[in-house]
Amino acid sequence: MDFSVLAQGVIDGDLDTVLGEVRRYLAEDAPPQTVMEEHLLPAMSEVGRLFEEGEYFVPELMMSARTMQESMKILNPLLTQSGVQKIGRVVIGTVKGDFHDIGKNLVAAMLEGGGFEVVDLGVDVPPEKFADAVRQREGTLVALSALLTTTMPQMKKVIEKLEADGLRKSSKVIIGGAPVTGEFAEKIGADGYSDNAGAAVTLAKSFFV
Ligand code: B12
Repeated sequence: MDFSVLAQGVIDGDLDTVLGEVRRYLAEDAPPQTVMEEHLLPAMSEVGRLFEEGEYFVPELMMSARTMQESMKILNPLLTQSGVQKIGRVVIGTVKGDFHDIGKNLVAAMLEGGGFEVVDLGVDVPPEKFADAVRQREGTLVALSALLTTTMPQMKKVIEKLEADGLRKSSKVIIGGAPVTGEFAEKIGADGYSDNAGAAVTLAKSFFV
C-alpha cells in the first residue's frame, strides 16, 4: 500500500516529518478533518496491523502514537472551532485500566466541534468518577471508550454504577473503541455505539432532539 509522506511519517514514528507535513497541509488550506481522516487514521490502522503481525513492538507503537498525539494538539483546536450554541453536556473518558486516548480525544474534539459542552475525564477512569460527573448535571450524556478486550467489561460496570446511584434514567450512555461492537453495546445495556468520531456526533445529537 502507498502512503502519503504524512502517513508514512506516523508509521515510522518520525515526529519532525509528521508535524512538518501537518503544518504544510493546513497552510495549503486542507480541512483538519481531512488531514485526520485521510492520513493520520489510516496510518494508525497500519501501525495496529504491524503490531498485530509482530513486526512492531510497544516502543514503535509509542513513537507512532506520539506523532499522532502531537498532531492532534495542532488539529484539535481547529476541529473544535465553532461558535454554535451548546446542544448538551457530554462526559467522556477511557474506562478504568485503559490508557488509550487517541480515539477518545478525537471523539471529544468532534463532539465539541459539533456543539456539545464536553467534560473530558481522561484515561483510566473508574465508574465512581463517571457517576460523580453525571451527578453534577441531569441529562448528561456519558461517552465511554475502551481499546482493550480486558477493559470492555468496565463499560458495564459504569452502567451498573449509574443504575445503583439512580442516575441511569436521566443519562444516556454511548460507547466505542476498536474492539467494541453494536452487539456488545446492546448486551451491556448501553444506549448507542459508533465506530468513528463523526458518527459519534450524529449519535450524540440523536439523544438531544
Ligand atoms: C496507539 C496504541 C497504543 C498506545 C496508546 C497511546 C495513547 N495515548 O492512546 C500505547 C503504546 C500506549 C498502547 C499501549 C498498549 N496497547 Co495498544 N494500541 C494502540 C493502537 C496501535 C492504535 C489505537 C489508536 O489510537 N487508534 C486510532 C484511534 C483514532 O482509533 P480508536 O481508538 O479505535 O478510536 C476510534 C473509534 O474506535 C471510535 N471511538 C473510540 N472511542 C470512542 C468512544 C465513543 C463513545 C464512541 C461513540 C466512539 C469511540 O472513534 C475513534 C475515532 O474514529 C491499537 C491497534 C488498533 N488497531 O486499535 C493498539 C491496541 C489497542 N493495543 C493493544 C495492546 C495489547 C496494548 C498494551 C496491553 C500493550 C502492552 N503489551 O503493553 C498496552 C495497554 C496499555 C493500557 N493499559 O491501556 C491491543 C489490544 C488487544 C486487545 N484485544 O485487547 C491493540 C488492538 C493492538 C493489537 N492488535 O494487539 N497502545
